[in-house]
Amino acid sequence: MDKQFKRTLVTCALPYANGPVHIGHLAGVYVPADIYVRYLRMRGEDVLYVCGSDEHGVPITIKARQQGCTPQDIVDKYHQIIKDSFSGLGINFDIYSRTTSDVHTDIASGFFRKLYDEGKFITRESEQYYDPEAQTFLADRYIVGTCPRCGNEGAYGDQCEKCGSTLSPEELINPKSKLSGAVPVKKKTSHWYLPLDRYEDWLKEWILDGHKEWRTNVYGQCKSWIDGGLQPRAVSRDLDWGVPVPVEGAEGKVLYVWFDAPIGYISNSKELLPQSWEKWWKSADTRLVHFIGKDNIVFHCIVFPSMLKAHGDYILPDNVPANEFLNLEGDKISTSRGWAVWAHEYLADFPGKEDVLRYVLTANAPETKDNDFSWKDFQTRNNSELVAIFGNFVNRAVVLTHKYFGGKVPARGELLDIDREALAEIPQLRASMERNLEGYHFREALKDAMGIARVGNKYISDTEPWKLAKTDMDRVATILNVSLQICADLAVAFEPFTPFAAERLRTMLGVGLDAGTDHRAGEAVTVNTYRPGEGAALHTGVTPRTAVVLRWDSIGGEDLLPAGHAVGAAELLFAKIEDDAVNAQIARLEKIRAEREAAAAAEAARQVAPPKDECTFEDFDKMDIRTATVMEAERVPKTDKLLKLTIDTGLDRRVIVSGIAEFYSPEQMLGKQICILANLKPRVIRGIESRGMILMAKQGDGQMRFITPQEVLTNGSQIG
Ligand code: B3M
Ligand code: ZN
Repeated sequence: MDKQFKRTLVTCALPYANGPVHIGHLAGVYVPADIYVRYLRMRGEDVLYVCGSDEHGVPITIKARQQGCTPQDIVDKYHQIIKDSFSGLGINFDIYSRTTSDVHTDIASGFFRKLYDEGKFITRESEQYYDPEAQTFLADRYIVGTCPRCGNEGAYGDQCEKCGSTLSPEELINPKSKLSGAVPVKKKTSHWYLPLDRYEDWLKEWILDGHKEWRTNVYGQCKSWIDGGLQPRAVSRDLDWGVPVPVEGAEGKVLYVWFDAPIGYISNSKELLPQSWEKWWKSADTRLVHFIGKDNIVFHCIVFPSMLKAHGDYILPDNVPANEFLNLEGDKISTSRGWAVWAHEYLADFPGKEDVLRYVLTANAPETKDNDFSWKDFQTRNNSELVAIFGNFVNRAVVLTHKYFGGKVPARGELLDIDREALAEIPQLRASMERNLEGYHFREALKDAMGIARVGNKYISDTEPWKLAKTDMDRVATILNVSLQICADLAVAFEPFTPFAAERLRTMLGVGLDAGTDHRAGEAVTVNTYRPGEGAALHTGVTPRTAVVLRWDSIGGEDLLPAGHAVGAAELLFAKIEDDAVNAQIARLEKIRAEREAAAAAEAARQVAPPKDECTFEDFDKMDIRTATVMEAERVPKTDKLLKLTIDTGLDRRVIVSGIAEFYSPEQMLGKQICILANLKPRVIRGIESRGMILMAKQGDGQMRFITPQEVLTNGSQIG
């Protein structure tokens, strides 16, 4: 690793505490960060791993209002759900706190106050919408009205959720306050702004010249923001939920959520390490890495660094490995539509399969482009990779060791080429894994780890020790010895990716792991040694009960398991996932999709065509519209849309060819009384002369229905 740094501070985007986290969050931010942290710690690096809930902002107040409770109730509920989801998945931050904590209020106000005192803000007056009845300023989200683009009557002042347009409250037709229903009025208010334009030159130098190594998606977004010219950004809001602006005369104003949230990384560090947090945030030899999703790039690469620069005491991020988005079954994840797989529901539906989700989300990580999660792929990756390769190999090695050698690692004899070749692949895979992990290429790193399992699985299949047992026990001993060494490699290499299985494997092999240090216990930095059979990381620095303690550097080494070392009973590392389990998940999503499609169709059917240009009475009077009855009906051969109808018009019998076969079968038309335009100029359609037109009503969704009189009338009755 880079010698310039003595320690690494890893932050993960603070999830909004207005809903649970889903697989998109996990794949984009939390699983990769967790892999990175586990890896660095195994390499002996000192890492502080910080996260927490983002508990301010307008959406939380809206949710509270909808649910008839307080914003505090909302954040209390989701903070707990989110926190439990992370720990359930083995994502063990040193601290998972919240932006409503006292420490945070202190740090965030202090941060603002310093910039304020040093004249780093500008103030601006602007006109904002105000609710004269509720006597409060209205966030854009609190104004509803008709969308000027699509006519949706429930559009918000910032966005129309129906047509997806970004709006400003000025554009809404008939704007109303969501609070009281009153018509909002404009009122003057003043706010503090961080003049980002003043940081433009510095940002160019720092990012565009200084961080060319950042991921292309991150660098590209930064470049287009900077090239587009930066504007001052308001850092306060008129709202009653948030950190109060610590300035006299600022009553009713709070810090903008995107100003206070990133400061949460600092506050949470201080909350955990009240004595030593500054070492992490104020020393040039700390590497700061922000794990985020692509929608947060501007805040973490431009706004927050400008805030830090303005403040002056803190370090800047060294890297911001932002991911793209993960889709679900081909559609964008949408929390409002319920199109998501929630972490807490997954944990309840798939107990003991935390690693499977971690594995699949890493294998499909949206590192360079948006990617897709599907339940079939989830099942396949489990059954044909985790079970069939990793689990199967380990199982064969351990079962055969018990069968032939009483569970003791047999001593190896002379190695043959096939043994040496298998063993030689491991250090190469380890080197590749290190390059990939340090370069934030987690998908590739996982392929390398799986590569070790593939080497082992192929080796044991090719050497077939079960066939040699009758003839050459020495050879069987060597093969199993080599296989068990590879199992030990896996017990280390998979620790960052599938920590639960890696630990089960170590228990099976009777080995410990030096997993480095963490800071969960606060100041005391303790040895994080694993003891077989005793669950998660220990914090007491106890000596492991086994003589064999593996380290990252063990991977690919010689004799990780000495001859004679006792191996525990074989246990399946992964279980097959049956069709039923994934079909239930697919059915749940299909139901949501069907409901959404039905709602969209119903909505479309309600759409009314725009009015036509004015016509005169004479225009209308030219049309000879009459009642008539369908006497014969048949499909026009080789067409999908056309019916040939023979009509009694009261004047005559005639043929009309009509494009209604999509909506009516010939049988449905037979004997029906309809209305026709009788004097339409005849046309030849598919070789049939059509004389007239059937009057049809067309609905917004394209469905056509013919017009039939309320009661049976004499054919030929003229309509006008
Ligand atoms: N809560 C937005 C998000 O979850 C925001 C991140 C804050 S990170 C300081 O996408
Ligand atoms: Zn719209």
